[in-house]
Amino acid sequence: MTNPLDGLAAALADGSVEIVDLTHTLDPDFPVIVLPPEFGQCARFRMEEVSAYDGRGPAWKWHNISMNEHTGTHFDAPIHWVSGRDVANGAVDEIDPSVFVGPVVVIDCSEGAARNDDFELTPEIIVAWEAEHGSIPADSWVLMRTDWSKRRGADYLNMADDGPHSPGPTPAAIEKLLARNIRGFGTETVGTDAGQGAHYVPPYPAHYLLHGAGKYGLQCLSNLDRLPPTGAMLIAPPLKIKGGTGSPLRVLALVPARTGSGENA
Ligand code: 23J
Ligand code: MN
Repeated sequence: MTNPLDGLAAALADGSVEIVDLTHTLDPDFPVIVLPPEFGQCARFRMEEVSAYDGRGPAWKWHNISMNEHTGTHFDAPIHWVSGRDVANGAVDEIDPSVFVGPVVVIDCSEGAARNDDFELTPEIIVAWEAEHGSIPADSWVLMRTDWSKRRGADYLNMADDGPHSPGPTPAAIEKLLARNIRGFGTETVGTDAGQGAHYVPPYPAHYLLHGAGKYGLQCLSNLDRLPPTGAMLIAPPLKIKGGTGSPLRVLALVPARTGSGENA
């Protein structure tokens, strides 16, 4: 009898499979989404020292932390959106954990996003990607690479008088991904939707259509330029928050080393 995990253990040990961290550091300075002022707002990450090997705790250091569920690199559950409010097992604590480990494909939109802050992922781009790499496999994560994670400070939200400007998918692109029966969709920007996503029909189409279909989101991802278009595996388990609509998390990718032989380890 062979253990199918033996191959993975050997590949991790010899470096022929690498671990790539797709997570931003939780930091009070990391930007959070800013909604129009009539709406409730997302809290940033906060950290307060409880003790630091001192009178408050002579042998230990620890912090109290707080944040919104959608702060930093984070997972979106179906119940985050009104369209998914009645999805069965739609809260983070209810989702089958098999969802949190699975294949991932990456659609590189970095050139377009460098030229146009409002760059749109369209069905045409998805069709062209599939012509090169094959059909998007059912039940896979689809990540939109924009290199937005390399932006710092105000350039990340990219606020203008008419609101934020950042790339994202059109409603038709999300419909195309749903026709492939994907598992979820992830981005390097502050939302799965474009900064101007409120102006589509439906508004915020990634949130509305994905979550209505019981699919998942990932936002504020990093290092997508280190992933291949196909062939990597994503590990993305949110915190088990009772009734949670999402959660900050550590997102890892298992990536075949470029040489494929492990000799570069
Ligand atoms: C609430 C309202 C609108 C949006 C969002 C949250 C997110 O992007 C999020 O973090 O899920 S667009
Ligand atoms: Mn979110």
